Amino acid sequence: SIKLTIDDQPVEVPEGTTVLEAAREQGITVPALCHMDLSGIGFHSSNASCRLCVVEVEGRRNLAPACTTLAAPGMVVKTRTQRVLNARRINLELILSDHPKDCLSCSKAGCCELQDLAQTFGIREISYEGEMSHHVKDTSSPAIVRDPDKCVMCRRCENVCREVQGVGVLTAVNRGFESVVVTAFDQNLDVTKCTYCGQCVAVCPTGALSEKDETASVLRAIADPDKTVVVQVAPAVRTALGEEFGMAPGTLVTGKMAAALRRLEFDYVFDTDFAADLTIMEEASELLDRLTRHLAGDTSVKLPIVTSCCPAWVNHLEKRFPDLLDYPSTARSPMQMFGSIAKSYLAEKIGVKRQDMVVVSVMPCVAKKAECAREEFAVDGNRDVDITLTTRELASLIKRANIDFHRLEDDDFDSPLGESTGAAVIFGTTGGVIEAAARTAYEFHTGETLENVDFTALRGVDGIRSATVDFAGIDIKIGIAHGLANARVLMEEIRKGTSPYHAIEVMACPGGCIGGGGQPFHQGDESVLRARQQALYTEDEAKVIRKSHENPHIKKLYEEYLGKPLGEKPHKLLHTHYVD
Ligand code: HC1
Ligand code: SF4
Repeated sequence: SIKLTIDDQPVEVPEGTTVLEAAREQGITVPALCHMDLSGIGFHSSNASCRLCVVEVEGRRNLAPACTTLAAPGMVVKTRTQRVLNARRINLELILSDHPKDCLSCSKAGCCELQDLAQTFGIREISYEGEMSHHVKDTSSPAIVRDPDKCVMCRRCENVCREVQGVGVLTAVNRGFESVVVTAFDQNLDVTKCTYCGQCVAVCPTGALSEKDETASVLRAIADPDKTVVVQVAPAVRTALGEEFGMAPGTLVTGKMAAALRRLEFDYVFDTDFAADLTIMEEASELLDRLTRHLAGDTSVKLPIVTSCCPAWVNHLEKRFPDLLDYPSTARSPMQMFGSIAKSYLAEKIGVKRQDMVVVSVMPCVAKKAECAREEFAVDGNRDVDITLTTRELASLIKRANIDFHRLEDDDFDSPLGESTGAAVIFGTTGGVIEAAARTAYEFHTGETLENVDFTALRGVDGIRSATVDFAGIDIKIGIAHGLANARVLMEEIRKGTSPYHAIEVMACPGGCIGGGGQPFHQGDESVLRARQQALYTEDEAKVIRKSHENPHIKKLYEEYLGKPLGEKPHKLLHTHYVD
């Protein structure tokens, strides 16, 4: 270990620790924009470009960036001398001098790290007024808005896109005043290989990257007396929405969320979890169908089956693995299954024409905005899911309606598309979809009752995990990846014919949907993701029914309407195909 002194305090840290990490471990605040450390999920960004973390190191003439300076034996560091504070202030003012001043109406207002720093530094006027750089705003995609004028060149987006996602759509160009992060040839995002995962949005400290705001369309639908507006909420929203109202990460707000949606005057408040149970019925059946045929010697069967409920993952598959499109499950995502069932089964039940029903979904995700716009998820141009909001957009609607979230009494979802099992709620975390599928596939295959439903070997946060599940004598090998760069590793194995797995779960975002691009900003705090994950397992444990196929409303839906899993009606309403 290494012993040094920071602000007169003796500090001992392991070799390889940066001065920034050493200081923060001591509770010493060192500001930084370009630095973000989520090493637990494979992300580390430090470019020493913002120069807000500079410190004095005894014996060195120049100030040193704490984020890239390694702690050394006997080092004497000062983090709050006048010289340090002045230098940081000048650096911040230089960033601000080329930054738009529309803070009042900026999408990031209230959660902007740059705005926070300006407050912390006590900036009241900006000394360096002058020319401003100007770039065109990119609103081409259905999911993400890029406003390069607000880019502060921290390059976190570039790093997350390249390192965690292995996509590499964003890159820094030019030098000095002209420098900015853009797409290759500054093309619009919708013609690049962007997956709309939104991880760049999740790490952007300013309003340079944000989701496409669709709150106005939702308010218009609610205000229209001719429309029946149905809302569904994704599993991972309930574990993060509370953060927008100052609650601790991982606070489950399922009941308050349902109450808030009712106050917002949605006509029906339903749960995507219901449709997650439905997805499992189809996907587990598909897994067993492929497995049985494989065991019977059918060499045309594609194994492993790969989950396909994550829309950024599907986008990535179609763009980067066009030769492997026979592997993903053909089951639509829960969100889309919900839309399809709402506009057929439910519409019939409540006597509303599909054209008069508006299905809104609330998702932890920005890619879902693009998913619901795909042509194949519409009937005669009428979408199954009309509008998708992020968790953050829902929070904004609740705030705008002056709803006191803390004082809301817990409410229930409506029936029947609001009833769900523990298996459905864990969809929101990495490993959860395949655990839910295993619970059902086990019982379908063996005909026996699964006593212990907790497949703990499938849980965790490592980027790539694997486990073997015993299906009464048959070893089912399962692979899990979150983060698209990790997914690539498992897909390359399939390509080479060396994949050892029968089934693979992929989620594009680190942590799964709990870490989605539409969630409240975690600002680089990894413990936020862990708390959200734990909360979903807690909700699963608290449920009386924890296997999707035991959901009585799902059983009834098959009896009354769908027939058998993988049958003709499910094929039409619940399955899809992939195109490159
Ligand atoms: Fe997800 Fe899914 S789990 S994709 O991560 O399969 O977004 O939460 O809604 O559709 O259920 C997201 C979450 C979500 C779908 C489900
Ligand atoms: Fe890269 Fe994802 Fe951002 Fe697209 S949405 S630029 S893939 S990080």
